[in-house]
Amino acid sequence: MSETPIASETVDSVSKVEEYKGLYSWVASVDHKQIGILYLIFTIIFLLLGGIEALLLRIQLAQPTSTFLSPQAYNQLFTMHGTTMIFLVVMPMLIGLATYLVPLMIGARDMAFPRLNALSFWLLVFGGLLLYYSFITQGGAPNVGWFSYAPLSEKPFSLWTGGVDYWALGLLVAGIGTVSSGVNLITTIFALRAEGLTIRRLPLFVWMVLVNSFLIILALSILNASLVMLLADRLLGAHYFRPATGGSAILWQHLFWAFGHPEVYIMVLPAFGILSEVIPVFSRKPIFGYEFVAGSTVAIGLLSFGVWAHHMFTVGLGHILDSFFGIASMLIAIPTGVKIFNWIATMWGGSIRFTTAMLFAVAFLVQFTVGGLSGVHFAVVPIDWQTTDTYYVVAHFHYVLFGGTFFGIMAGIYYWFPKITGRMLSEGLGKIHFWTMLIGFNLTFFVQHILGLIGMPRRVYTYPDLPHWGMLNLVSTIGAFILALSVLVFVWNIIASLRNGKPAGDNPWDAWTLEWATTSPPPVHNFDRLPPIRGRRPLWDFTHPDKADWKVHEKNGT
Ligand code: HEM
Ligand SMILES: [Cu+2]
Repeated sequence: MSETPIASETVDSVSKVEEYKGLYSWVASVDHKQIGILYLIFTIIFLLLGGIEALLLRIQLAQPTSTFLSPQAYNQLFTMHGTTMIFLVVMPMLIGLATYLVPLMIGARDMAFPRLNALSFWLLVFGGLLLYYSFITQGGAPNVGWFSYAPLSEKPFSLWTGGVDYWALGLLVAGIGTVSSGVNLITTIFALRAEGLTIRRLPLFVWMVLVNSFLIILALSILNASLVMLLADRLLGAHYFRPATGGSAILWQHLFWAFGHPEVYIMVLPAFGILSEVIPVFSRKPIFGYEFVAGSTVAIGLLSFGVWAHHMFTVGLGHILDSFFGIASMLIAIPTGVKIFNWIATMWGGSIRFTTAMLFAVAFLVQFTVGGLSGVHFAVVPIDWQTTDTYYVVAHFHYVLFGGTFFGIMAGIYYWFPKITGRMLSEGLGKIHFWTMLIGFNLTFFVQHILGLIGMPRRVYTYPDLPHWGMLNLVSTIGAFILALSVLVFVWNIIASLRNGKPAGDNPWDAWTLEWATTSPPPVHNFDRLPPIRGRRPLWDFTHPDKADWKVHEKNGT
């Protein structure tokens, strides 16, 4: 009986995948492609949940003095909406794309730690379930906002709701998985690159995932530690954040935003990476200023840890700290601007193909810039004092997160869906999806700038019938329903294309990074063979030998 050969235990965990069939093969999978797809399915489900929560909020706000939702329900819904979109939609969608794509883009067979990869994903699932379980507990879901400020989140103030406990526990479980993903991605990128693929030849998406993974390890660890402290306060009678017993409520704000600001970059850097792949391919030009795009990412990553207190200008930190954090925040606009100019210069003079992916990328550029500009407004301390906690902030972060990141993710999905599934998404439905999303998004959020400037506070469950307030809010709600429609078109496009989309072939866009050098979808082992890697566009060099990058360089003597 004890004859089990040792070899069977050390069988390469990746090749075992093929033995399982059906649903079980997905649950047991340690293949980065299957896990990447699971991430995408999971996040689309939570996108629909978070979207329904948003619609309920917008219905309540469509008219003044509305009673559609109770104040308690409203608070729970905006907390769950924000938490869901950040932790269960945007961040894991980007990590899922990275999990699927990074090994392919560097010519590797899988992630460095395939089992850890599966663990990261399933921890995210359990974290999400814990968070949503709170809805059916006594007292309901958490209702203290996605940043759970102390002392509101502490026992004496949130006594009857276990919601905060589920919030902290859910984010902690998911957060441990996220840190593991960061470790896994960094190791993969450093250790498993194909021969010839030096760091300076890495695709920019991989570059940005690399920088991002360092941000994840540092920032999510701060959050995880803070969550443990909060749980200790709530469940074990500690008093880190309880002023009445000698703790410090401001400490929570410092810890949360020391995580929270890098977090906003964690949510945007991989989307920058997507743009840096999509724009060059659909402009038929290599990226303009590769070194600057990569280098500015590192600059953003470093700076992002030095600006957190711009979320705390109204706390009363004093002029010196306020000035420091205001100036540091403005500095981030420089490397960000560098990127915007690089993308525009890449399009300049290119032969642009306006596919759905490219349309989403261009919309990202415009909308993200609008959000970046309102961000610079907030960095001016006296302006922040006037506008903080108003709808101007809500407009700002939706322009960067939705108009920017989410549009970027959409560009990525239209670009890589053919690789992942072997079928094209419908360009016709894609264009309908794009235009409804563009119109819906701007209707919903542009007017919120005005609402904020005329004084409407955020996180209020209703408002009096003041001049323009009702009308602007109604426009915003109508926009939200158009947005919801666009999401349905998107989901329909995915289902219809999976059923009978046009077969994609290996490289439908005539792109040049390595993931397009294998079949669509790729085999379990990813590659039968790789093209020789002599530059940044190995597949281009291989398929266009007369116009290969290294030949052009040789001719120009560069
Ligand atoms: C030039 C770049 C940016 C600057 C200078 C900037 C500045 C600011 C400031 C000062 C605030 C605090 C406003 C307040 O509460 O009074 C803020 C809020 C916020 N920002 Fe930005 N931001 C920038 C880019 C981004 C990016 C890229 C993202 C995400 C991808 C982002 C997401 C957010 C979010 C989610 C909030 C709201 C946090 C809350 O609930 O209070 N920002 N931003
Ligand atoms: Cu910030």
